[in-house]
Amino acid sequence: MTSRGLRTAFGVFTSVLAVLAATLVALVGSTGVAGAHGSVTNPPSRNYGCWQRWGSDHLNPNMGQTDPMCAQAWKADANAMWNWNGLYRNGVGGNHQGALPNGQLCSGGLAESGRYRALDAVGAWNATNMPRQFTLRLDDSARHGADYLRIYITRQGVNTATQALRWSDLELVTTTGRYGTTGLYEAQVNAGSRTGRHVVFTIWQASHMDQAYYLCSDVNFQ
Ligand SMILES: [Cu+2]
Repeated sequence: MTSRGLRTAFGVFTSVLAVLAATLVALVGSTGVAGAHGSVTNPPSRNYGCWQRWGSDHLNPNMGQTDPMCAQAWKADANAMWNWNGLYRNGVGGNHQGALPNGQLCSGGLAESGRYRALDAVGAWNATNMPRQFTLRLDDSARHGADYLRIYITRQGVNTATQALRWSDLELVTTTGRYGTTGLYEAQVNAGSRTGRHVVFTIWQASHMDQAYYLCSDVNFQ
């Protein structure tokens, strides 16, 4: 074979490889990883809610009007939205406040490295109407189990639509014990006399390894 022939053959070979790699990424992006971890599904976390509402329709031009915070999140990183259940940190050692700077609570402190930073964006995220006493639900398709759930809610008077979320905005309302690896963890939450827009912030400490999930759910207490 001439050197030109060799180059052409090599070129075809690398294009085939590139197509294979792209297919693999697409497969993993849309299905594989989506079965791997978990999130708070009621009230839906920002990441779960944006995927649930728009995952099958994320190019819909109406999203910017009807759900602008999800629209900016999809625009910032569609892959993060497909991986709605992958918002976790490994090896935090229980020092959640040390790992998550103020203003980066909803991205799990990963704002610097990028992937979920759009979840920290300040604005009127779509809020789920909730009674003040409710059952929080976390779906763990990976069946990691839970050492505990810690559930915080913003103090009355904190406007989460206009200011970045800080630890001092939050009050711890529920701490649970361990859950076995059933894949569904529920906790009773009492929001007291809160009214209007709030953020429910959940820490899920998984049991299979030191892996902690940080989940912001926007709610409207009635
Ligand atoms: Cu996991």
